[in-house]
Amino acid sequence: MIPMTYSAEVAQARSAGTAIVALESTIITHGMPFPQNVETARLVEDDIREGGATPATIAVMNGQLHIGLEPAELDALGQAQDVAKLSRADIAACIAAGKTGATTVAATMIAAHLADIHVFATGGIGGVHQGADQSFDISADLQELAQTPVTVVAAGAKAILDLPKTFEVLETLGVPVIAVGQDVIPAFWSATSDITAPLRMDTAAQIAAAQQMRGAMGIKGGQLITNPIPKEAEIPAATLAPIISQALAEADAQSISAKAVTPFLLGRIFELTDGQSLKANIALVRNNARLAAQIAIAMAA
Ligand code: PSU
Ligand code: MN
Repeated sequence: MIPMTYSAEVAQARSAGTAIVALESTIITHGMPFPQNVETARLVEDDIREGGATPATIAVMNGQLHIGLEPAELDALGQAQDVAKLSRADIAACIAAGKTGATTVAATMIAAHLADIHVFATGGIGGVHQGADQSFDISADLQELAQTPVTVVAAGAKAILDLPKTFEVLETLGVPVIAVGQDVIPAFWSATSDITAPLRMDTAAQIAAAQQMRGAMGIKGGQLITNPIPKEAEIPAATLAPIISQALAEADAQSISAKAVTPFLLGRIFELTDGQSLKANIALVRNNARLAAQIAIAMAA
């Protein structure tokens, strides 16, 4: 038996059969500073409600797999110290040991699928890190997209990564990468990149139909929806390039490795941009939540 706890609103949406959108919790505990992390999590949940769907923020708390957090639980998680960052490799061990952990994209997809939720919104997925030829650091998020049938709405992969290699790996793994409303893949804080999108779709209904067809055909895995940050909120890639390089050089000099790499880089880029990167991150997550609500509604119809 999996110890799963549904929030009141998620339980209600499940019995009514209405649209639900999963949200991850690593972005809260490891991706943004307090108190903006909790404020953003609330805004994102509200965006989904305003879009006509129900938010289900996923986390492991004291050995319970929470599908939807009550407001006080969200507050507690947002301020908790030393929370584990859970992926496919360690989510089961965390639950079995009665501990607390935040779910990455990979772990959130696993939990969403267990709860029969088909759509999930986040900021940016993990991917192939710069220097992966030496470090072999490739996020488990990519493998998860290849095997778990959840549509993930993100602003692409985080721009701290080696984006061309990340999208090559996704192609190899058979993951559909769909750009929304444009022909190139967005680059997280920037709306565009020079990488041509393998697929383009312009409506939530097309995205929902594509996932449902994969399911009907018995093709396993999810879809990555790359939704560009709104133009007025973006930081141009040229502005960010030297900042990302500096953060990467510092991570290297300090021998930051494994699960610490992404939180370190996001934290340094926040400092080096005087908080502008966080503003953009908040804008893109909210934009993704709004689209995810539309997709979930199209799938529930
Ligand atoms: N999106 C954000 N900020 C984040 C993340 C996503 O805007 O911090 C998290 C997700 O949980 C994703 C993780 O799975 O970063 C990637 O971590 P890694 O590179 O260690 O696989
Ligand atoms: Mn990694």
